[in-house]
Amino acid sequence: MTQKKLSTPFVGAEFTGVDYDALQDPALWAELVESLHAHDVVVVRSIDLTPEQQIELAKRLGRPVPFVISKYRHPEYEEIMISSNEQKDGKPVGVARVGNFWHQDSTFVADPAPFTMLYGFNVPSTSGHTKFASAKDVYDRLPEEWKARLADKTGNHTVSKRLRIRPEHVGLSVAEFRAQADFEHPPVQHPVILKDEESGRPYVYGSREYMAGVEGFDPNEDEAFFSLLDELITDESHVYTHQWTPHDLVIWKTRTTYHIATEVEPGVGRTVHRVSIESADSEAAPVEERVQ
Ligand SMILES: O=C(O)CCC(=O)C(=O)O
Ligand SMILES: [Fe+2]
Repeated sequence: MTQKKLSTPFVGAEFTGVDYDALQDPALWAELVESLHAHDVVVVRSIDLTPEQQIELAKRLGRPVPFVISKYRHPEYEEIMISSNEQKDGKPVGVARVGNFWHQDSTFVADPAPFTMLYGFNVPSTSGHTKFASAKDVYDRLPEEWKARLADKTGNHTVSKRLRIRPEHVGLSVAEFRAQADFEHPPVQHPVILKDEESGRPYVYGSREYMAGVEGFDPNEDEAFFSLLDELITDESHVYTHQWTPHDLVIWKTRTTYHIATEVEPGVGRTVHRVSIESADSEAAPVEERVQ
């Protein structure tokens, strides 16, 4: 029997007793989508899905974007990116260490894909949890003085703090690496406070790791802003910690959800199948760093 409960009063809703056939019921699917907009993260516990079925569910929300580095795509399904610390024949089967810091997905691009979907293909329950916090709830908890101060501000977003050094960068100086990063991934701007269209609630958009700072703030003001955000985002009494069980399906709204993948204990494998879902009418091309 299908049951729904809130994961916390602030973020997350969880469905149990749902299989793929049950999701053919339009009323149940509508309830799931409604929950996604109201609670930002939806968990469907232990649902057996083939890759085709996962992709079919993703297509109901928009357009799955194939991951740009083909070696980390699922060998048969380009829409699925494999996020994994496991190896096969001595080679990584997917991208390791995805999202191991608090962030909203891909804020450093102009038009980030609105949904992310993860399927727990091979997941431990004892570590490698995913923590979530609502950016709407973070806004609600901002001191009034900060709400006023941030109301008309613009955030400068960049991936440069988190860009990965790849083999082709060997020999570059740090300055050259940074210059190349800025050229390949020009900084983008977004308002610091946005309104979620579906719920009508304001939310904070941006975080320390994907922002250079707030336009017009000096370094001390930026640090005060980032420290306040860190404190609000990581407040355990408002965080939902998803302890994975095999074959969980987790979907979140990228703009209104902060999240972090926590460490996996040594020697333990963890593989999730990730689909990034753009708006059906979006024309943006996939880029590698959309991974997190
Ligand atoms: O693997 C996880 O728990 C989440 C990683 C992440 O940030 C993402 O997939 O966007
Ligand atoms: Fe992420």
